[in-house]
Amino acid sequence: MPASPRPFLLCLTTAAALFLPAAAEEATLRSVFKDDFTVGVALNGWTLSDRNPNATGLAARQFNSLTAENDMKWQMIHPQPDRYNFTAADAYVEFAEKHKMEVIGHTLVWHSQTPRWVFEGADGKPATREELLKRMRDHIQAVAGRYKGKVKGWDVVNEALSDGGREILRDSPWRKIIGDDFIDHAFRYAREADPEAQLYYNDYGLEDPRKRANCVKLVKGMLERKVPVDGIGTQSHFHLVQPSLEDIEKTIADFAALGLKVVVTELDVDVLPGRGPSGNADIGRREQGDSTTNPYTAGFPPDMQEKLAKRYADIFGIYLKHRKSVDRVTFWGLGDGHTWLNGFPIRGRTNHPLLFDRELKPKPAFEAVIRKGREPRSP
Ligand code: 9MR
Repeated sequence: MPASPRPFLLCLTTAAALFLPAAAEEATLRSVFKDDFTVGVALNGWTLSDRNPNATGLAARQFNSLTAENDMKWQMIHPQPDRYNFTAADAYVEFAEKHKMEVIGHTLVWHSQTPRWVFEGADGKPATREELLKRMRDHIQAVAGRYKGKVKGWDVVNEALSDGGREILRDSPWRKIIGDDFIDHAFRYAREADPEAQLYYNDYGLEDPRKRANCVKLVKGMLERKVPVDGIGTQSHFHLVQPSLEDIEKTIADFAALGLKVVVTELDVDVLPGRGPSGNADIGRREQGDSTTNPYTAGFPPDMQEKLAKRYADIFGIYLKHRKSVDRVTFWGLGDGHTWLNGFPIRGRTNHPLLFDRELKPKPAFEAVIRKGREPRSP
C-alpha cells in the first residue's frame, strides 16, 4: 500500500495558513464606513424579489441599513379603513434580520400616496380634526406598533415644508384639517407606539437656504414644545452641480447644531438635463421632455462617469468630515435600471444616478466612494 499523502498535505496547509496573508476582505460600502455611519439602500418589490438573487446578494453585501422604497407607505400598508397589508413590509424586516441590516420605516404621515378615504368623514365630507387625529393615531399604533423593536427609526412626517411663498408649511390635507400641530401629534403617537425607535422629520430640498431655515425653525419649535424628534432626514436628491457643496455641508452643520442626528435618507445624483427647479423632488411635479433631455440612452459615457464619480467623492468627503453628526447615508435605489429618476420629472428617460449600473455592475462612482472610505480620517 502506498504511503498516505495526507500528513504532507496537512503540513502544506498549515504552512500556508501561517505564512500567506489572509485573502483581503472585500471592500464594501458597509465595511469601509463601519466606524463612520451606516450605509443604506432603498429596495422595492422588484429588487427584493427571490427571482433577483443578484440584486438581493448585492444589497446584502454592500449595505447595512434597509428602507422600503414604497411598501410601508400608507397606500400600500393600509389601503382600506379596516384592511392592513403587511405582507410586503414583513419581507423587508425578515430580509434585514437575515443579513444583519437595520430597518428604517418610511413613512407614517405624508400627503402623497395616502388614500383619499383617510381625509374623508361621513357622507364624503372632509374628516373633522378629531376624526383625522384618531385615524392618524390608529395607523401609527398599528404600523409602528407591529414593527416595534425591529425598526431602528421612522420617517414620521415626510415633506411637510412648503417650497415657496410665505407659509412655512405645505398646505396639505393634514394641515388643512388638523392644523399646524398635526406634526407634533404624529411624533407623539410614534413615540407612544415604539418608545425605542428614532423619530425623524424627513424632507427634500433642505439644501435650499429658505427651506433649510424653515426646517430649523420648525424643528426648534418642536424641541421647545418637547415633541419627541430625534433627527432630521435630508433626502438628498441631488444633481451633478446643484446643490453646491457649501449648501450640502451647511445643511448638515445647521441640523447638527440643534443637537439632532442627521440622516441622509434618499441619496441619488440625477445626471440628466432638466429645466425645472433642481432641488424640487415633489413627486407631483412634471416636466415636458424634448430631444435634448434624454442624452444617455445608449450608455453613460466615460467622461460623464468621471463627473459622477467626482461628485459622489466630494459628497462623501463632506459626510466623512461630519461623521460625528451623520448617522446614516441611504441610497434611493440599488441600480440605475430601477430608479424613480427614470420617470421623474420627465417620464421614460434613461437616468444613471446610482453607484451600480443597469446590470448591477459597480460604476466608477462606486470605486470613488470606496476610495474615499479608505482614506485616513482627519481627527
Ligand atoms: O421612489 C419612489 C417611487 O417609486 C414612488 O413611485 C414614489 C411615490 O410613492 O415615491 C418615490 O419615493 C419618494 C419618497 O417616498 C419620498 N421622497 C421622494 C421620493 C422620490 O419621489
